[in-house]
Amino acid sequence: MILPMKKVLVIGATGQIGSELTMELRRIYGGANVVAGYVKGAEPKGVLRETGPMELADVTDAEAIADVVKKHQIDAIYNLAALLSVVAENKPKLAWKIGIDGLWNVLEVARELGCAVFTPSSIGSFGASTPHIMTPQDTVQRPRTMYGVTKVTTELLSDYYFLKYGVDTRSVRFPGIISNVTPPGGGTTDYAVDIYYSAVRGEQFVCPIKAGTYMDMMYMPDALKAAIELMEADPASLIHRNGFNVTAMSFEPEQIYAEIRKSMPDFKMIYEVDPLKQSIADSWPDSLDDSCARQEWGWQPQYDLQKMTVDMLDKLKARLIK
Ligand code: AKB
Repeated sequence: MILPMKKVLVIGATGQIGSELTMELRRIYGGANVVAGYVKGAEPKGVLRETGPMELADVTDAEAIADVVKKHQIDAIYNLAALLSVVAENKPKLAWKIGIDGLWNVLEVARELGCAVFTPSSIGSFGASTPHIMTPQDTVQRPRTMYGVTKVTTELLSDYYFLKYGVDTRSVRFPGIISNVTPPGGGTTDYAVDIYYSAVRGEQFVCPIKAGTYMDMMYMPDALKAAIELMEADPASLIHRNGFNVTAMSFEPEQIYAEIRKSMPDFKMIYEVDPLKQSIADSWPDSLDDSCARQEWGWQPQYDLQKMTVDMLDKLKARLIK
């Protein structure tokens, strides 16, 4: 498929999703057209630095964001700046400052300078009173974590800017994202990444989430596909905007453990449940209904647990075992 030329800014380009999204966008639109936005202390390195422009783009500094957008004539912003659920619970004020004050800055710049904006929401936007099995697109969203509060606000504020000012805002509710390039930091679903690193390093894995706790998950290539395909979707087909339920799989710790043991039978896992992570996980859906995303813009994941596990183990073994 040939996509229309875009000039894109990725805010949070050195994070777990940003580092891979920036490279995928550069592959599609050309390196020079995708700016890696970073904050002090998290400068791009390696291929991220070598394959396209980079700019200081702290989401809490509206002027800096506006300057980058003007300088590079940006027409789409992927705003990935956020604290993950566990860190946000420990630093609620900072989570609000980055997630919501930062989003406000991005939306204002987008309104003034005419950019489209993608800002991820999350399964964290749901809470204990949400139906947990096949959670519908439109349902109760009363989370009791600061992460959840910022994600529901993200959806509402993004809708507001679309309805009031016509800013082309779009969003998905990401499940736990599993990747092998940049580690996540401080999420409830991080165990599903960490378990692969332990397996490949030949270490016993200490699981912080109780057996039987189901959460939705997605492999990074599908997460990138979701973000880019939604941003490229025909606006006329979008009934929902902020944000779409998307999922690729739902599993509990015993299932990912069993999948890894198919090729690494000596791998061992024990449990040491982390009460904060467990209480957050218990409040999130067991499985999402993502039929609206499938119908409105053709969402279709490519990786299930089995296919993802083969790829994760191959990639990590190639990198970590010398
Ligand atoms: C987290 O665990 O905080 C994130 C998420 C599901 O949004 N990975």
